[in-house]
Amino acid sequence: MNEYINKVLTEVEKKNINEPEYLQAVREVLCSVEHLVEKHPEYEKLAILERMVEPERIISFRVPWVNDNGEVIVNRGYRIQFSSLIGPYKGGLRFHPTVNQSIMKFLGFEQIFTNALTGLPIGGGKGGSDFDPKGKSDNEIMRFCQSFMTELYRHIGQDVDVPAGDIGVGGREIGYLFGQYKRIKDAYEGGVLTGKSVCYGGSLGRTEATGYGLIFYTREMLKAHNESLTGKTVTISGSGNVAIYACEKAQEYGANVVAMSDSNGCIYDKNGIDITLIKQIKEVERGRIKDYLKVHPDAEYMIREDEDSPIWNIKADIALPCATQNEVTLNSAKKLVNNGLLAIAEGANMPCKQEATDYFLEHGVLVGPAKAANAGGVATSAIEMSQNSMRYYYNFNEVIEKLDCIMVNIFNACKDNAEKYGCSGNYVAGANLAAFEKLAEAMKCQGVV
Ligand code: NDP
Ligand code: 2IT
Repeated sequence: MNEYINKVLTEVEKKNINEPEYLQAVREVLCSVEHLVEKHPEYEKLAILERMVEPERIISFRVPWVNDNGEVIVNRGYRIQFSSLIGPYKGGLRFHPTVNQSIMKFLGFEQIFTNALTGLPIGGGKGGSDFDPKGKSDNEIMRFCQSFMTELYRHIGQDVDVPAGDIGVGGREIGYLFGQYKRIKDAYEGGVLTGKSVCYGGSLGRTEATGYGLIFYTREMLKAHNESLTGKTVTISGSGNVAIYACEKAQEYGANVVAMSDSNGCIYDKNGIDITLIKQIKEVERGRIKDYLKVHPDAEYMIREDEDSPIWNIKADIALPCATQNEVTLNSAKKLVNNGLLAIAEGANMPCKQEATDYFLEHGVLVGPAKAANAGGVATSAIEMSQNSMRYYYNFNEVIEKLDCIMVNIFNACKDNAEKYGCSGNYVAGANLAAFEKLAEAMKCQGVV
C-alpha cells in the first residue's frame, strides 16, 4: 500500500481504537484511492487525508425526557459536523438503541462522499440518539424530540447544518423537531430540516427518493452490462422508508420482489410482495413484518437467529440491502453468489462487511455502493432546501425527473472514474475516487482550515 495512506491509516487506527464502524468506513475509502493519491503528491504536504478523516466538530449532549409513567429518562444525543467543504453540514438523524460515537462518525464520514457525488452544494454530517422509538407513545416521541431539539437548535441552521431523517426518524419526528426549533427561534426557517411533511414546506417525492433513486442507479448499472430489472427476482432487506420505495419502483420496472424483512425476520412471498400491505403494516400501524401472514397465510416467515439474516439464503438475481450496517456477512455473500446473484445495490449505509464486498467483486457480481446508490435521498433533501430558499414548489414529476437525472450522473461518475483509474466495473472504487477527488480539490482551494 502507498506509504502515505498506510501512515494515515495507522494513525487513525491508533487514535480511534474503540470505533470499529468508523475505522471500517475509513479503511474502505483510503484503500481505494491509492492511484489518486499517487497522482497528487501535494496531498501529503497539505495533509489532505488527515483532514478528510477528522470531523470538523463532534457534539454530544444530554437528552432528558419524561415517559408516560412519569419517569425521567436520560438519553445521549449526537451531531457530528463532519465536513462543510462544499456546503452546510447535511445528513440524517438516527434514533436507535445501537447509536454510539463510532456509528455516528462512520455515517458522517460516508455522508460527505455521498453528498459530493450528488453534485449539489451540501457538506456532510450525521446525528441521532440511542433513544429507542419502538413501543413509545406518540406523546413520548414528541417529548423526546422536543428535548433533543432544545439542545440541538444552537448548532444548526439552514446555512449551517441541516438534519433530516434516518433509521427511526421519519415525517412524524421531523415534524416535532421542526415545531420545537421554530418555537425556540421564533422564525420560520423552512430549510433548517428536510424530510418535512409537504403541508408545511416539505418536498414532494422526498419520501420516495432514496428507494426510487436506488432503483434508478440499479437500472443504470444493469444497463451498462446489457441487463435490466424486468423479470428479475429481487430480495430487499428492511421494510422501512428505503426498502418500501425501492420495492415499489422495482415492481414498476417489472421485477419480482419476493422477500422483505425487519430486525426479527423475513417474509418470502413467491407471488411477489404486496407492497400496499407492507405500507399499511409499517407506515400506518407501525407493526412487525410477520403481520404480513395474517393477510397472506401462504407466504413464509423466517426468524432471524444470528447475524446472518435468512433473507440472504433466498435465491435472487438482485439483492438490495436496505436495513442497516454490516447486515451482509461473508457467509451471506457466499450463499448469494452460490445462488447465482447478478447484482447487489446498497440502499442502507455500509450494509456489506468489507469481506462480503470483496467476495462479490471477486466473483463478478455488480456492486452498487451505498455512497452512490442511496444518494437519492440526500439529493432530494437538497432539492427540498432549494425549494425552501426559492419559496416555491416543484410538482412530483419535476422532483422525480431531477432525481433520475442526478442518479444517472452519479452512476456515470462511478463508471468513468473506475475506468480512469484502471478498475473498470468496480463501482465501489469508482464512487470513492470521484467523491474524494472533488473534496480534495475543494480542500486545496480553501487553505489550511
Ligand atoms: P427506517 O427506520 O424507516 O427502517 C429501517 C429498517 O431497517 C426497518 O425495517 C428495521 O427493522 C431495519 N433495521 C434497523 N436496524 C436494524 C438492525 N440492527 N438489524 C436488522 N434490521 C434493522 O430507516 P430507513 O429506511 O430510513 O433507513 C434504512 C437504511 O437506509 C439505513 O442504513 C439508513 O442509514 C439508510 N439511508 C436512509 C436514507 C433515508 O432517506 N431515509 C437515505 C440514505 C440511506 P426494525 O423495524 O425491526 O427495527
Ligand atoms: O443517509 C442518508 O443519506 C440519509 N439518511 C438522508 C440524509 C438527508 O439529509 O436527507
